[in-house]
Amino acid sequence: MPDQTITSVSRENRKFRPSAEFKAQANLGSEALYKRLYAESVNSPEKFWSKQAKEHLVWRKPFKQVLKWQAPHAQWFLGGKLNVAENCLDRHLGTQRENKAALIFEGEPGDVRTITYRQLHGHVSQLAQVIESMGIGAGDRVAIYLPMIPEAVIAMLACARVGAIHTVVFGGFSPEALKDRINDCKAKLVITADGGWRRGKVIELKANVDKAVEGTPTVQTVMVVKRCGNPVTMKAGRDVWWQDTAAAAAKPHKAKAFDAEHPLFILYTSGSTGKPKGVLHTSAGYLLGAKMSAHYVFDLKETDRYFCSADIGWITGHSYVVYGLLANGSTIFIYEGAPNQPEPDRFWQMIDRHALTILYTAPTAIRAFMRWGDDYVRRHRLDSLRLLGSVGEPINPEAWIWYHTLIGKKRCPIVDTWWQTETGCIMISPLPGVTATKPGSATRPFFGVVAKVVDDQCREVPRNSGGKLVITQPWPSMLRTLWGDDDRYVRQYFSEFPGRPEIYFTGDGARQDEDGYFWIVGRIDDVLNVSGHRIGTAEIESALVSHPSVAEAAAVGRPDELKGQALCVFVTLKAGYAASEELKEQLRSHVGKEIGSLAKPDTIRFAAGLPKTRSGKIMRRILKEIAAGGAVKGDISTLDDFSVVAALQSDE
Ligand code: 7RM
Repeated sequence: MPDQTITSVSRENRKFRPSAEFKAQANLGSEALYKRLYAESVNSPEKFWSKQAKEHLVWRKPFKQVLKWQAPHAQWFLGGKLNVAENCLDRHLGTQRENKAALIFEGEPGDVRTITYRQLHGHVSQLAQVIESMGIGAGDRVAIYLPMIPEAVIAMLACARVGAIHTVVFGGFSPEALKDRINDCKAKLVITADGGWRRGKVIELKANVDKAVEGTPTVQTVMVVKRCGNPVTMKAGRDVWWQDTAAAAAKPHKAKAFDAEHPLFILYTSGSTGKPKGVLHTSAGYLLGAKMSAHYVFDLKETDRYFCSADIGWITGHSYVVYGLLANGSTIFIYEGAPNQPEPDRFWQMIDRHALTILYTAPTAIRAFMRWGDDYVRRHRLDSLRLLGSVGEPINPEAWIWYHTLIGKKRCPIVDTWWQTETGCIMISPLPGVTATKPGSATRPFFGVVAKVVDDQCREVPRNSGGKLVITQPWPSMLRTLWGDDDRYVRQYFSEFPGRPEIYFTGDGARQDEDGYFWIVGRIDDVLNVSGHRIGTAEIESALVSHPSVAEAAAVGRPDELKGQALCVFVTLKAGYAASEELKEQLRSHVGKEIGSLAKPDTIRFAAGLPKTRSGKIMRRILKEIAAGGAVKGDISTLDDFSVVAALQSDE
């Protein structure tokens, strides 16, 4: 039997405890209380979730049964009825939150809008009426293809309000990708804008929609927000201006109640092969997970002004821009454009300008800020910040320490949050008032989450050895199925271990350390076989990035006649460093020193950029093909910038 566990090579021993000040004000500041609540949440999940659901959500009709688990299909809060938009808006009216800012928006050109809870409720109610008058109702699909502007939030909530299922498609996706997603879910309505601002230019969203809907027989209406004023063609009988229709609607709108399991949204996520998967989330369980996790993980306070830099086209935008935050009555800040427009200090400028208190961003962004240089950060005070978050990839310790020192001024706890589109909400993360953090580790599971690292037989591996990360009990915000393809849902997530249909396989490799902390070592599909050792990509990449010259790195395997697999790494350099044979040698010995000579790369290729998804994840599948000298095949609809791939292929 070959050893199918993963050799974990990283060692990071620094530990950062929450400060006494932070602890004293935290929503949860006691380790004993955390332990008690966690134990209750996993030992008596139904009792725990029943209590949480009653406390956190506003129900029109109480639920009768907490969980129905016919593995791998779960239903939560059966018999209950609620309205998700009401839970995000109406509940705050008539309270001290009514005139509080729900949303502060800054456009890339610098325009600012503040919208209170009362106003947001008004906008959402209006749009709800408008789309109802277009014949959109419970269960209909609506595609949203918008920039990060307030209308994106309004559109999502208006769909939720009328029971329509939204599918948000990243504004950066091509007409082809948009068309496929619309056709897969048979959307009747598309909500878009004339354009959006990105790096000083207009992204022509409406023109993209025009191309996409040539091939989408189900689309009856295209609603267009006027954002940039760029010329667009409006097709009579199909296209309407958002601004015209909104003005025509009358105000009060009575929201209907929907079943707890009523579908809320479909979000497409790219599989490593084949067509994108339409992850389906439903209402009550999803909202409860998003709301509760936001409250505890971000330690939300009434006075917070929260900035998550994720686009709403990503699950992070759904759970931790819109639903989780508004359900908590928080003030969200959204920004339309690029982080380096007009200068690489745009985020820091906005944090000072709007006195933002929480920043939630991705390691890829943090590494870009590091590459741009500390001077851009040092110009700003950043003294309003009190908590930092990271999501999307393992954060390498160098980036963590930089984030902690330069942005958090050693004062702000960092929550490194592990989760997935499929999990709906944060699954593994520090609780900032109790958990001592270790740079690079997402630490411990959230309430109700039973996470394990196992071998191919689903047996837990010993501490500090790597294996597959699985979740062994259902949780309220889990995906319910893949839209239109339940077989694929079962195959993809619940078929890793024969005879164990209740085990959710995350697709990630991980290790638990001596304290039980989780360290994600990368996607299992990307695991490298280096001289017979299976090593996660994250560990080799992290070793490379700890060299002063390296901004970013990606490690992939390349078929090799002698070794079976040779290790090929792609490296982008920080400003001020030039590619050279000598530097390659230095990097090789650096990895040798950090990990051991077994992990010394066989090939090092310098690159101006790495292929990434729009949410900043490195697409190693593409790099693997390039390393093997072949053509780039398969789905590249989620690729952010094709020129990066063209450049890599041309400098072989
Ligand atoms: C939220 C999100 C999911 C995949 C997941 C991991 C990776 C996400 C972390 C992370 C290490 C983290 N949804 N991932 N967060 N790896 N540490 N804190 O990213 O569906 O787009 O991606 O992202 O591989 O499986 S996602």
